[in-house]
Amino acid sequence: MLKIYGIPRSRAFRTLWMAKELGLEYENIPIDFATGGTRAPDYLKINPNGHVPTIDDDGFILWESMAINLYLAKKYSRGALYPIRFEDEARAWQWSFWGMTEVERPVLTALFNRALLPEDKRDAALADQSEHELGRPLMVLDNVVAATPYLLGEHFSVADLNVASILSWARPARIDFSHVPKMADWLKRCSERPAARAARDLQR
Ligand SMILES: N[C@@H](CCC(=O)N[C@@H](CS)C(=O)NCC(=O)O)C(=O)O
Repeated sequence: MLKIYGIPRSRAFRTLWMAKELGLEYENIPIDFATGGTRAPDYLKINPNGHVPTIDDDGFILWESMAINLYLAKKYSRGALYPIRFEDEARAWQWSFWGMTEVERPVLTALFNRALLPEDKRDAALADQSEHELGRPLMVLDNVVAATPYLLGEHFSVADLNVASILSWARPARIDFSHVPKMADWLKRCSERPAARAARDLQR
């Protein structure tokens, strides 16, 4: 059975959401960074980076959340969550790399400095600067989903899941969406999918 390493309140959420979209049976091994689980010698054998998520799919070990989701979608949902056309596949990669390089750091910085860090450790100016940095990527998304309901066109795909899961931190980071209403609608459509809700329920 597929094993997914990482507590649901980590980037493993992205993979748990994907597993639920795919209806896969899986076992979640709740490796927790807060209690040193990501540095345990046995865990470092499967992911020497000491990060979560990692999967073990019948002995095939893979880490990096975006790569894991692209792999699972391609293996279990080609023609549905994973596109068939080469160009659409490339666009799924484009959005996944883009999410990691253009969106993840600023949204996480805002989240830490507005919500997660103890109040005396928060840097309000850094959070505001991060929100400012997100302005352009959010506009890029807004323009795309103004033209089609999902990033690759008419249907929800791994591209939407990967980007929306990164942006799931935006609300708790209090990022203002008022200038990107189409993007906000798209994020809501993605986040309200039953599989996304089910993955979020695991975080409680
Ligand atoms: N680029 C990696 C980042 C993974 C990552 O940094 N995960 C965090 C949890 S959300 C982690 O494992 N931190 C624990 C640590 O660094 O000890 C991915 O997307 O999978």
